[in-house]
Amino acid sequence: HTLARDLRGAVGGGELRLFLQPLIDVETETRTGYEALLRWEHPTRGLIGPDMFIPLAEETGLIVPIGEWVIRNAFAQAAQWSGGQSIAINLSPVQLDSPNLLPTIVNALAETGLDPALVEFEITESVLLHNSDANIQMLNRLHDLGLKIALDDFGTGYASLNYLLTFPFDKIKIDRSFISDLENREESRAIVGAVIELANKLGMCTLAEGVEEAGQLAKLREHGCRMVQGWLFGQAMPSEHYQPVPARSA
Ligand code: G
Ligand code: G
Ligand code: MN
Ligand code: NA
Repeated sequence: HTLARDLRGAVGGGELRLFLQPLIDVETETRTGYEALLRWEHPTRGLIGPDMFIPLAEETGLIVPIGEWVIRNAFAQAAQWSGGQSIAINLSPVQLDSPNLLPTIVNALAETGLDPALVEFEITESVLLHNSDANIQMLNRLHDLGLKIALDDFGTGYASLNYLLTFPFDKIKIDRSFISDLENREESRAIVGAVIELANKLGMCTLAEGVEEAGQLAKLREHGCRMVQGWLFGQAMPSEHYQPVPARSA
C-alpha cells in the first residue's frame, strides 16, 4: 500500500498540518477556542482529510506518532494565544490504549506551560464500546490532571446512557446529523432538546456540531444549548486564517 508507505514519512517529513475551527459560546456569540482538525499535505496528492488516512494510521499504529505530533503542536499553538482560548483535540481509541499517551501529554504540558484547563480531548462513542477499565482509568487520569473530556459525535454510535455515569465527561458534542434538520423535523428538536436537558442535569456542557444556518442557532439557543461549531461561524482553516492573538510576553 503506497499511501501507508507515504504516511510513514509524513510525520518526519513535516507534511502534517493542524487546521482550526472556532468554538462559539451561544450566549455571547464569541469564540472561546478552537478544535484542531488534522490534514495531510501530501507532496503529490495535495491536501488529504483525516477520514482518508486516520483509519490507515490506526491499523498501522502510525496514529501514535501522528497523535503525538498533534498534541505537541496543538499545545504549542494554544500556549501562544491570549484570552484563555481553549484547544480541543481528537483522540483515537488506539491512542487511548497506548502507554505513550500519558507521558506525551504530561511532557507537552511541561514544555509549553499550557494551562491544562484549556485543553479538551474528544473521544467518540467507539472508544466506549471497549468500556475497558483501562480506558476509564486513563480518562480519569487525564481528568485529574485538569484536562477536559468531551464525548464527540454523540448520538451516532452505540453509547448507552450509563456511559455518561462511567466516564468523566465535561461536554457532550451533539452530532451534526441532528442539527441539519432541526428546523424541519419535530423529532430532531425533541432529541436535541432532551440531550441538552440531560446534559444540563448531569452538569455537562453541550455543543452542537455542524451549525450552518442562523435558524439552527436560534433553535439551539431556545433549547439552552451552550456552545456551537460550524460553517455559520467558520470552517476548519489554517491557523493563520484566524490569526489568534498572540499572548503578550511578560
Ligand atoms: O474536518 P473533518 O474532515 O476535519 O474531520 C473528520 C474527522 O477526522 C473528525 O470527525 C475527527 O474525528 C477526525 N480527526 C480530525 N483530526 C484528528 C486528529 O488529530 N486525530 C484523530 N484521531 N482524529 C482526527
Ligand atoms: O471530530 P468531528 O467528527 O466532529 O469533526 C468535525 C467534522 O465536521 C469535520 O470533518 C469538519 O470539517 C466537519 N464540519 C465542521 N463544521 C461543519 C458544518 O457546519 N457542516 C458540515 N457539513 N460539516 C462540518
Ligand atoms: Mn471532533
Ligand atoms: Na464530531
